[in-house]
Amino acid sequence: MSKHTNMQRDVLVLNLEEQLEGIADEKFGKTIKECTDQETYYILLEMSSRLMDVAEVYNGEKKVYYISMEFLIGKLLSNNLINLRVYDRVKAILEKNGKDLSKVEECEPEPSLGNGGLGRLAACFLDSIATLGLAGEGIGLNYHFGLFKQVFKDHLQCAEKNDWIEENSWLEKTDTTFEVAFGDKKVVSRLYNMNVVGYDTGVNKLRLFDIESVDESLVKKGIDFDKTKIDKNLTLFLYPDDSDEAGNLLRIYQEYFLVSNAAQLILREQKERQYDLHELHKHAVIQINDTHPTMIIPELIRILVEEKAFNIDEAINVVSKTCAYTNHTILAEALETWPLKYLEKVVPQLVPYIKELDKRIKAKYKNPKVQIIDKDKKVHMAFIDIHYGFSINGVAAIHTDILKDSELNDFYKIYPEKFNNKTNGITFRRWLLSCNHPLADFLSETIGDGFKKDANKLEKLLEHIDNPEVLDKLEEIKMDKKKELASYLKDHENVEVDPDSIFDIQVKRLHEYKRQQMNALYIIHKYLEIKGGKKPVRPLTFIFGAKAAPAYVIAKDIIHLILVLQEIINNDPDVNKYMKVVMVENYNVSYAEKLIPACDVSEQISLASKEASGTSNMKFMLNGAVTLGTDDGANVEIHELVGDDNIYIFGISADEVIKHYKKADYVSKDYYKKSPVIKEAVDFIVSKECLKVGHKENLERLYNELLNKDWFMTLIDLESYIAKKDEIFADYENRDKWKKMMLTNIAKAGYFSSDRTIAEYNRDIWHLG
Ligand code: CRA
Repeated sequence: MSKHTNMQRDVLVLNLEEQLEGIADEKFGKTIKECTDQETYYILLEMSSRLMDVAEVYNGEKKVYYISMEFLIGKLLSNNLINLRVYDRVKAILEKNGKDLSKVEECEPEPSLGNGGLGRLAACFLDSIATLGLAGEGIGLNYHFGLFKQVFKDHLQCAEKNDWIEENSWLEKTDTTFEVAFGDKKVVSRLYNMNVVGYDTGVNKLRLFDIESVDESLVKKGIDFDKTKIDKNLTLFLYPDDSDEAGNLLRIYQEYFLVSNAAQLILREQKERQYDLHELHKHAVIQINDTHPTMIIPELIRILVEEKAFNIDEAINVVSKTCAYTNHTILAEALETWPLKYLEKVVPQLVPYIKELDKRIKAKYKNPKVQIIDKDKKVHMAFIDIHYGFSINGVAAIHTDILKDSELNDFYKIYPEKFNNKTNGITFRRWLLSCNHPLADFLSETIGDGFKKDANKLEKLLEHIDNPEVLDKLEEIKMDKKKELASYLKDHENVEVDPDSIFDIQVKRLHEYKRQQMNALYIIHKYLEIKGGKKPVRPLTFIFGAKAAPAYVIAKDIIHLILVLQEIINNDPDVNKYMKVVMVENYNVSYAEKLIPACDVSEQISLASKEASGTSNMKFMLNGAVTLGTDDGANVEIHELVGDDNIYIFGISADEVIKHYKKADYVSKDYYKKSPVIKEAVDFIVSKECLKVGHKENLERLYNELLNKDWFMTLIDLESYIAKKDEIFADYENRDKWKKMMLTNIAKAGYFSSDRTIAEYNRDIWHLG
């Protein structure tokens, strides 16, 4: 930090109380004591922006642009105060004035600019980029209604718009506008900035583009709107329903809008700094977050050729040296392939360039599997990134291996040097310091403050593994967090849970590969056991949080089943003393911050090979939960770090799964027929009890899916899942063993700091000064 800004900051921080009173007076003509929580929130917003205004802005010779459709940033107040290093002072000042900072935090609306892991990862990365003092910014879109707000009606998920933008917010309207052309249709964009504060360092920007002409009144009921009015609907929603052609086209419009703005912003900056565009790669590196921003490649090439007098070879060359691609999934449905005719409709100006890129590949390689435009005239977006970017990374070791050895093996053979792994990480500022103050404070007392800047220092906790005081304190902190959550669930979900029960939590997007349905089948199994007289030693609380994509029918049926089970079980007096089920409504980042610190058992039960990394597994571990999981994604690395004794692994291996898919020999009905336990649990879905509460159509569809398809092999692992889960619950009673597992998991979580991940991106891909 420069001396100048440092001094200005010192003055502000020294007089923090006076500053806050000053703002209260200016804005509301009141003292802080007289202000409402809402007003106090606005005062803190203003205070934070003053502090951010005097923080250092990173401006190296080279900058990373992290382009992403999603930035799931969560609420910002608490995090920004922590990173600005004023959290404790502000808390104390508010307390003195009769205010509770956590109540003030509740007043902030949560932006819903992301969907799941990929978007949250982008937010963690921005925090780490700033914290490491690197010049970098995020570029995304400012969706007015975000993803959607989930509400439950009649045990079904309904989607509503999530109205999060307020007059006063962290968004700063700028003067920057660009023209974006879709063929001969034009719209005008507007740039909004959000500051991204590093921990005890400087400030970067998140750039969010919007259009001026957007019309919120287009959304009448739920989340439906006229998908054809691009100038009015472009930035209404993230991932609008794409089950029809208009929905697909809208996604392409959004993606092009994102990259066209990004390209104009980047090139304007190069010009301002008088850099030679032939050396673009020396001053800019563009990280393409999954395939959504892939069109940045042909778009930059197009601009260089048409507006900057490059010849096509020069343009391709420099753009290829500037762009790097991260792959986040091997699920075929997520690897975008757009019909060429859609691109011709939306972005005709790009099509000749995409064809040119394709032509060059066809001339060089005969293998049909590596062609950008396939025989059905579909454009494989990932293949553009792979051929015309300089780096391809997976997001956990096993995921990168699967890319190299199977999914992208044909490309790996051509470009082995481009492939690399960057195991995901999470920012400990949000997922420990902010969401679990008691644990963070206790760790500071026990092992010192060093872990806040160097997460590996958490390992020091291992020195205390035989210290009963430390172990008891960890248990006490967990219990307090469970009590807090229990009271929140009572208020918000109207469900009473026993803090003394085991909290078993699965929170993540709803997808069949993540196998929430397997967890539900275990719950049925337990329910039937209890009905049959076999009581668990200790009550069990099963918590879910998940949104299903509105067009994903089976995912919504799984939510329906869980809500039906919740109704049956929680109201059955024979059973509800021993178990409870809660599916929380509208799971989001703020909810995660309440659930994760209170968790005992972290459910990470994806079908091996399918979860590229997972990141909630890391958050749970850091907060002292023990993982019950398959050897998949980052679970594999957690397993390696904590060893066999501190994790519960079950299920068939990724290799076996891949073999089953190759041979197409998995028949779910065989497992159903062979095992009475499986049969009993699956049949319960369409039992009298369920049909009384739920809907026949949804329950039968799910039942048939499991019996006749079960693409993600729920039944193959169900018996070993039941056995492992019973084992982990039994081990919970061995309190000494359990507390040691908690401690080990926390101590070994340091590797999963996104500071480590970002340092690796920088070392291997970005090379920022
Ligand atoms: N759904 C993966 O499935 C991974 C995150 C972040 C995902 C997760 O396993 O942790 O990305 N993939 O790398 C994805 O969004 C489009 O693909 C995810 O969030």
